[in-house]
Amino acid sequence: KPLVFSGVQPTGNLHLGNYLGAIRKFVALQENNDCIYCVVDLHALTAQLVHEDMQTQIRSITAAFLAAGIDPQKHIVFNQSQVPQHAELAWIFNCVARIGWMNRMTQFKDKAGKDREQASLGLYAYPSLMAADILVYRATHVPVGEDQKQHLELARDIAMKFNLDFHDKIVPTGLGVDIKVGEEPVDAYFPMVEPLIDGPAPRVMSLKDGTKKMSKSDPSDLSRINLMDDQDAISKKIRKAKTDPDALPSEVDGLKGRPEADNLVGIFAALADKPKADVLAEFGGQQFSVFKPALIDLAVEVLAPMNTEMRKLMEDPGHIDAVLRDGGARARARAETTMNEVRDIIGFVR
Ligand code: AQP
Repeated sequence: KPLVFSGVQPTGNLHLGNYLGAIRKFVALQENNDCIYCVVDLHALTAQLVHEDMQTQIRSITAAFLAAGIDPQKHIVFNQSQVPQHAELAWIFNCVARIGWMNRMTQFKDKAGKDREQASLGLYAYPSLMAADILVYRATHVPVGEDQKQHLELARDIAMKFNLDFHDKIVPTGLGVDIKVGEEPVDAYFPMVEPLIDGPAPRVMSLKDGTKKMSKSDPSDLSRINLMDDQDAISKKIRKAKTDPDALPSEVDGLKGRPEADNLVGIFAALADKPKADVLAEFGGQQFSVFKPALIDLAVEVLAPMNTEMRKLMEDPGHIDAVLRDGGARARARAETTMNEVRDIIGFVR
């Protein structure tokens, strides 16, 4: 079975972008894959070191995973800090990755802001830890939002360089990755990860500005729908969402140059699990005064049961911690197998 890995940071309220770009896909992928889903708490330190509510945040992401329908028994759900092998492999990847590669990462530029000298070294090295998160399980498929595409390309570059640099130490793995040294094909240790970014809402935009990503860190709460928002809040935020004065077009092409309309149609399509063209076939020619109430009904229908389940789960932190402990133990065993091989490939004594 293909191995799927993905993670979500415990850094604030989960929003519709995290749900449609990532968590909803995690749920769907369970059927035909072996899945590992991680609350990436080590990543949470990169932008801000001290988190007063770290434990609550970790539990609330876990509750969202479970409430959305992830099965922690058939698959693995855990928090990253329980598996130190992630950080160990990240160190090795820090020595594989080149500074020039890291300098091209747009997320670092965005998150570091103007005073780059004051950003943490961890924020800079973030993509290297992300590559380790995935490759410590030698996972092949990674469901993420579009904002993570560049980091996954970097993970492929890191895997490729490791494979090439150590090609004469790598025992045949049967991974079938086609790498060559000169004209000679050689065996690869780390697979080339495939991002899974498809769907009608790979990048959900802010409700206040269709050119900006919906984000946990946007100071305006009206810019996003949080998974913990109640019916009234969802309704208010969609009613107040920015739009343009025109009616909806009948064809997807008509959404070009209309970022807010495109975003709301994409959200509707993703929530209804159908292509944007189908949504426009139904609502083309209609005003937002007709479309928005339909979107509110749909969003409430999808999000309300999850919201209720998340609240219920959060009442029993002991249960959530037990899920994470069990997932952590299973993840650690797998990661240690990889690390033993990596230590041998590099030539450490053990
Ligand atoms: N707006 C989005 N549209 C689609 N997917 C999104 N994701 C995030 N925002 C959108 C996806 O959600 C997953 C988890 O994200 P994360 O918690 O690792 O952090 P992030 O990418 O930094 O996302 P946020 O929530 O927007 O936080 P800030 O405010 O810090 O930037 C990832 O798969 C991501 O692609």
